[in-house]
Amino acid sequence: MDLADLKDQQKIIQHLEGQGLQNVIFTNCVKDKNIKQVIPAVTELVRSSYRYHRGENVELCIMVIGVPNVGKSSLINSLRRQHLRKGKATRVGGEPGVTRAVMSRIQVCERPLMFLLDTPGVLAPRIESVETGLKLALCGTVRDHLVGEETLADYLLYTLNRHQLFGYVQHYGLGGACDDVGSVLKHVAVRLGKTQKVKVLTGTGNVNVIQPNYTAAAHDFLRAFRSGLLGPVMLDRDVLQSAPP
Ligand SMILES: Nc1nc2c(ncn2[C@@H]2O[C@H](COP(=O)(O)OP(=O)(O)OP(=O)(O)O)[C@@H](O)[C@H]2O)c(=O)[nH]1
Ligand SMILES: [Mg+2]
Repeated sequence: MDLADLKDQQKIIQHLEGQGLQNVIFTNCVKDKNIKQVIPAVTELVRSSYRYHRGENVELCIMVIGVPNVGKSSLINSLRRQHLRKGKATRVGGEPGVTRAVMSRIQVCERPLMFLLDTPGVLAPRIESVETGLKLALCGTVRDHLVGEETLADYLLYTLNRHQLFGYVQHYGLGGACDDVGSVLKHVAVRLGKTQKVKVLTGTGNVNVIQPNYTAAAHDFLRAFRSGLLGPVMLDRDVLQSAPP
């Protein structure tokens, strides 16, 4: 909830409900916000479902699933901090594929006695469109080099401009909004001192020239976006707008 632009929170909930997803809770697993709502809601769902009414079973064991890098392990750690005052039980990281296998169950609450199973993130084998793929990549669900950091930076700049989110202009001290990713990355590289010496072969001899390191600039641009430094963004705003009222 801290990285997403939640101006249209109600629309997001409606859209998810339309897809059969209910009981949505917006959380921040880094700052432990809204985390305490999770266990009561889950417990109530299990208790009210007659499928799980097996008298002898008093403990709950639930699997946490989702796309890579979405914060599954962070949620488990946050629940343990909040309910048991216990430290990290499962490794987190800013890249996809941090959790590699279904590990042993992790206790997150005493009353009710609840255990969670952390799982590796999985993506659908087929992504419906290139744009959906780019959005997922922007959220770090696949390794950046598979798409290319500059390609991702280009899509990020396009999205920010389309949504009129100009936090990047201020963050990098640009003169104004710009839709040319080359110019933006050049400015970022120069500002951050990310330049490199490149040998240019000319007819009269080799010359060393200093060039902006576009990849390093793209890397910083993506990192800034993912840590919220460019402001909250709702990548799926177009999906909400095209949805029927
Ligand atoms: N800002 C913010 N960052 C978060 C939040 N939850 C998780 N993160 C960050 O997102 C990154 C991924 O978190 P993980 O918990 O490792 O994600 P995961 O879903 O377990 O990832 P895999 O095991 O690779 O599938 C880490 O850098 C976390 O610090 C959140 O609520 N807010
Ligand atoms: Mg994980």
